[in-house]
Amino acid sequence: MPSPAQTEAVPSNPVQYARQGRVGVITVDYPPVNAVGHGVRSGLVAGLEAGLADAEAAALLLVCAGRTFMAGADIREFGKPSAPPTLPEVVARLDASAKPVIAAIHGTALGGGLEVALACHLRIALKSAKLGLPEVKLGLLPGAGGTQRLPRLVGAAKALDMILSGDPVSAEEALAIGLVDAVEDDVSPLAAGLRAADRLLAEGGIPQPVSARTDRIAGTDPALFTAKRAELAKRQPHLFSPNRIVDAVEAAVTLPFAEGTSRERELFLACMDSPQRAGLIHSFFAEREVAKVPGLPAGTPTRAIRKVGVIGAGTMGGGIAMCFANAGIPVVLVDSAQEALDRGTAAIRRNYEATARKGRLTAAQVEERMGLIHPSLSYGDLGDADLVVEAAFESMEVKRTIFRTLDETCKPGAILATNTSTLDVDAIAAATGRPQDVLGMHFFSPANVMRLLEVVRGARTSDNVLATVMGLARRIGKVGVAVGVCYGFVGNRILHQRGRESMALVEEGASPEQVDRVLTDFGFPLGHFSMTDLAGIDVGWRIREERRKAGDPEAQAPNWLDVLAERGRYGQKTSAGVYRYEPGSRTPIPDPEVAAVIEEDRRRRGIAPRIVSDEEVRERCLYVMVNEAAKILEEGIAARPVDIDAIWLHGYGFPSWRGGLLFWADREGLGKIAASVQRYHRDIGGPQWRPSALLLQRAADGQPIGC
Ligand code: T1G
Repeated sequence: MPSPAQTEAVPSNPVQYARQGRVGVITVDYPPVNAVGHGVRSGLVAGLEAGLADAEAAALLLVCAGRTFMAGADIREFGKPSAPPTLPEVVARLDASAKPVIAAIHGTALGGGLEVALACHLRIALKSAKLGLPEVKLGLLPGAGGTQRLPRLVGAAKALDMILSGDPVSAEEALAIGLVDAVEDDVSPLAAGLRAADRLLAEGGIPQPVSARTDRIAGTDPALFTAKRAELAKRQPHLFSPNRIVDAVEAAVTLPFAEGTSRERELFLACMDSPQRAGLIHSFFAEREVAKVPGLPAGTPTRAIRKVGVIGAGTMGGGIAMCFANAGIPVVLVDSAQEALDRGTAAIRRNYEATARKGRLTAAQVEERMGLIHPSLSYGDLGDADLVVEAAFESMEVKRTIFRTLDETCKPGAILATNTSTLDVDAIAAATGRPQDVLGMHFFSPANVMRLLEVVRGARTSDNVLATVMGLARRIGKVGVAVGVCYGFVGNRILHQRGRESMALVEEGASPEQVDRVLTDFGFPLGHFSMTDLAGIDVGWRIREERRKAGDPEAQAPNWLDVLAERGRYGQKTSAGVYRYEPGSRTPIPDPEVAAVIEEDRRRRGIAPRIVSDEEVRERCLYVMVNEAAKILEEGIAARPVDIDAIWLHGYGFPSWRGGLLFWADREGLGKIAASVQRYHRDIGGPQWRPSALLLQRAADGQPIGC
């Protein structure tokens, strides 16, 4: 789904040729990321032909303009007929060039872009460059020789690690493993490339094409592939392309180059035809599409965020503070008790030190980030904050009191945000004299890890406050999704319905582990109950107690989860919840004590347990989510289906190879879903099964509900 920025006028010819001295320079200029679309492929062939025909050019140099070397094939072309020349044809011409071709890499050389560089005779990278083959993240594999050339440069084992992870390596690491021939200081890629070309011409001769090299693959142990397949069966049983990657790299070390390339093509096309490719590419674009909020004009002025305050040094507040410190933004972390502050900052330090132990932070970076977080007992320290995020106890009374104080304390124009997960943002805003500066920033636990940020627009939130926070989301590495105000907003409102059905299924006869198995078989990383144990049963229990105390007619009678909470079984944090956990382990173990609590709950409710099929579990858990999502669209709480897809992909682990809740619903079959929703409404009843009018209409019209 190309966005407006991508439909801008395309340069007439995105690839130019010009000679400098004895070097023919081929320059790709196709903003924003020099994606290798048809125009670039044709231009590369034309540029190569011009260089080969140029008698004055003794060597050729391939560089890119803009911020990066080619960042891969143009994903927007996938699923459409590929106009010649194909990328494999382009790299084959480079490989066969009678003149040496040098690639000068800057920015991120990814996918097909790196494959073009692999087909060159020499690769030079600027120090800040990153190089990778991320195709696996799109349900694919490198389809232009990457599975055949990379092993010939770095060996099969390292090639498998790079291609299966899809993660880029730094220029220094690329040099160390043999992926590039030299690393240059961050001058221009042209200057670095010309220097390399001059050196090459001075040495004379032409480096052996990568396709002809065998030293790094000779003697590869076949057990490498067997072991990798066993690892994938355990770690990624659902995914299609990883095993094809192993097959392709194995072909690189067992077949001659030409046959290996043909094998790669077969495997690439199999991945291209897989529904997982469609799902993963939808997920890729969804993450970017949601950053463009309908009705919020592009270029809406935003406010500078130079200093942030966080109210509440608990688990959420600490994680939120880390998000800003990670982005280099100073944070004042405020709590009412020194002991809470000490506990909170100690937890933050523990988190950073754990990351450092994994080699992802240096000790200096830990201190630098800790130095950006200033604990304080006084709201007075928030006077010059540009944004304050409240992460206090989930009580309307507590929040309104805090916002009244913030309104009196913070400077005019400061944005006041609440991290509430369910409460009415408009009611909180009404406690201030600046409702236009108030909105929700709903982080997901653990806030320093989960990428989703629901940006909850209040009725009076101004455009520039919304635009500011949406831009800030990207700056702190979050996927910001704008949503409206309702109980639970979008993500938790849908989760609440899945939870209600999960509980009902267990009351009727299913076991928690059966419900969880059906959901993990579908592709969720955790089942509903193991996720409840991770988040803490006490969190929901306290919210339900609050609603019961407030006399909320919707509040349910205590359930078997509440009984567990009353017994102090909060989940992983107490080594016992719905499941029990061995010390230091997160592996859920069914517990007969819980089965007894459930049986007692059924007796109390007068329910005779029955056999519940896995299919019923799957339908009731997933279809109730689709029905709720359709209602959310009807009510305008989410502006587009892609917003709901992104929320569940990045906040709840919806399997990305299924593309997102509504993308999946269209492929499951809306007619089937609508019929089941109507049947459950008849047989079970309840507001959750009231069929969405939008769902019924789209099913009746044979129209999709997603995008
Ligand atoms: N094709 C088309 N558009 C792309 C694109 C691509 N490969 N990569 C990015 N864009 C668009 C993106 O949608 C956004 O558009 C804009 O560029 C800026 O991107 C044969 C088959 C390069 C690290 O998987 O990882 O090669 O929203 O917001 O944060 O073997 O983009 O502005 O209109 O992400 O600075 C393999 C995917 C393809 C790389 C830059 N390549 N891209 O991140 O900017 S498959 C990839 C990225 C392949 C071959 C196979 C990132 C980035 P808009 P952005 P960014």
